[in-house]
This record gives sequence, C-alpha cells and structure tokens, in this order.
Amino acid sequence: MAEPVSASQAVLLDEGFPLLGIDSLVFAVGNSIQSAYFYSAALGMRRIGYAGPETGRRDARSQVMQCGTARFVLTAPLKGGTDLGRHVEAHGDSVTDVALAVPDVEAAFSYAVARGAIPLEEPRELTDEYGTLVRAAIGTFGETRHSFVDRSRYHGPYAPGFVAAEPVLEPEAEEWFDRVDHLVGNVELGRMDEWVEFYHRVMGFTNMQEFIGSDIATRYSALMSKVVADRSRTVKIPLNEPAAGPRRSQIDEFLEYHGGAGVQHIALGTDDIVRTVRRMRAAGVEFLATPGSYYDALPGWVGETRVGLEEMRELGILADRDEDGYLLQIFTQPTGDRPTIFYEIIERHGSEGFGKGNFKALFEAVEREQDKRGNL
Ligand code: TYF
Ligand code: FE
Repeated sequence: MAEPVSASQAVLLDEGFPLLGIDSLVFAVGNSIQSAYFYSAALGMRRIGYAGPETGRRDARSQVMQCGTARFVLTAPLKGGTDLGRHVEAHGDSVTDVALAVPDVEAAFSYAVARGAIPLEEPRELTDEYGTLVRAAIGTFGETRHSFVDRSRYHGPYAPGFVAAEPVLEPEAEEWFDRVDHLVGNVELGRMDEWVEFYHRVMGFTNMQEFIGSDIATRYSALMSKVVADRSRTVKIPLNEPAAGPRRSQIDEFLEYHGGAGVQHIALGTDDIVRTVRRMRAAGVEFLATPGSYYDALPGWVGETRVGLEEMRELGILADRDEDGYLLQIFTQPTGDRPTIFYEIIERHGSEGFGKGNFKALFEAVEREQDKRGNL
C-alpha cells in the first residue's frame, strides 16, 4: 500500500493540501423516497435536488437533502444486480462517500495517490447549463471513499445530472442544525493506527489531543479511538477500533452488522441543542437514555452551561468541559434496522473535544442498548 517517500515528496508531505470542508455525505439506501421522508420529517432537512429515471438515470434514484451547510445525498438502486444494490445488501443503509471540498481537485488527488491512496476516479470536469464541477475520488476505510470536489464554478442544485427538487416537507425557517461537526469511522481490530497513519500520509492530517487509550478502553469503553483532523480543523474524523473488555465491544457489533469498517456516526452541529432535540423528539427520533445519577453529579464538575440542569435531564443532553470551554451533546439510537449508523447532536462553546468526560456514561448507555439486542 505505502510507497517509499522520496526526499522531494517528504517536503510536500509536510504541506498537505488545503481542504475547505465536507462537501457532502453520500449514502447508499434501500429506498430513497422513504429515506428522504425520514431525513425531512425526523432531521428537519430540505430536499433540494434529484436524479432518477425522469432525469435520464436508469439504474438509481438520488435525493439531495440540505440543512445549513450539511448536504446528504440518498441513493437507492432501481433494479437487481447493480453495485449499489450489492452495497446495500452487504452494509445496509450506509455512507459510501465522505466528499471533501477542495480548491484544487487535481492537486489533492495527485498528492494523495502519490502517497499511496487507492485511486477510484480520476479527476474530471462535469459540465451542464449550471457550470462546471470538478471531481475525483480515492478509497478510505472499508468500502468508503473520499471524493474531492471543486464546485467553485458550479451553480446548480448539486452536480451535473441533478435537477432542482421541491422539499418533501417544507422545513421550518429556522434550521435544526447548521453543519456536520465531525464524523466517525469504525475500523477493524488492530487497524486504527494504520488508518490514522493513512490520514497523516495521504491527506496531511494531524492528530487532535483527544483519544481513548487502552487505560480507558479496558475500564469501560471496549474501544480505542484517535482523532485526525486537517490543518484548519474543519474536517475532524475520530477513528475507533474494538478493544478487549468485560463484554463484546460496540465496535465489534458494528463491524458484524455493517460488514466491515464504515462510518459509525455523524455529528450535526447546532447553536440551540434544546430546540433541535425537542423538534427531533417530537418527530419520533429516539435518543440514548442517560440515568438520573449522571445529572446529580454533573454540576460538580461541569459548572454553569447555557442550558439548565433540569432541561438537560429532561431531554437527556450530556455536557463536557475542558480547558477551552464546554460542549453539549446527545446521541440518537441507530436510525436504521442494523445497529450501525447513528447521529449525534452537538452544541460547542469553546471546546474542540468530543465529550471525553461523557465516555463512561455514554458507553454504559450504549451497552444497555446492546443488552436489549442480546449482544453480550
Ligand atoms: O465522536 C466521538 O468520538 C464521540 C465519542 O458510540 C463516541 O462522540 C464514541 C463512540 C460512540 C459514541 C460516541
Ligand atoms: Fe462524536
């Protein structure tokens, strides 16, 4: 996989390439119409784009959903025997592409491939009446890919081949979330450091401070975790692997049901977590339950936050504080049939962390859910 790095490449290695953020997340799903309904009703997203038989696409249908800067593309196969159908059969509804916005697709692609990334799509220009979009793609963990996208010369709804679409449901004027804060990859036992090194070498990422080492892992989490991020810290990717513990790791459960490595959770950033969680709960979204004892202990170590203790307790919101500030967060139950992908809602006040202080309460909550699924 890794090629030896020459002296001239080593200079480039320190530079990396600039990333502008997450362009979009592409999902393979079993039914794009019903998924678009879920993402509209339950997560408050607006449908903005569409591709399918009516637009000349014979084998798949895609719905483009947006909320703030977050853009999700839900794609379902229309007949048997397609690669997309095989993907859904193997992994269930899952993320196929974490597309990254870059100023220069050619530069990003050649940088990554020169350092050992698997090329999946050569850079190419796609043009329609809305302009030109440039894209390329490399492989990452499992069957996930990173597309590189430059849409600076494109003004259509999503990409050539897509048309504008009416919302499925008209969302509220005030959006329920405004961005993808981070997303997390689960990888196979013993492979976390390999993937951390991949993001360093191929994308010029560096480690963030927060991690779950073997000390925490053996006490309660049954997972190890390191966080990689690009230099500007707009793209943050914690990577988890299973660890030995008193019981079967939640990561092992994911790997079994997902069929290997993949995206475990997507954190949606909001400025008003109370409002977001109230809306989502009213729409039927189920969140992990947090025991009352968590809230009894909370004021002692987190101190004052924007949201009062009783409202946090009522809604099941968690809080964590570090030297930079604090964050509020909550986790949904898996949103599909398989115990694989789920969502996090996060409101940040200074803290750039991921809720380290909540790991114990969180993993105990996850394990209670694993028990209900008979996963000991
Ligand atoms: O992004 C993170 O790393 C945190 C921690 O099942 C986490 O949100 C890890 C595993 C998990 C839920 C959250
Ligand atoms: Fe998270």
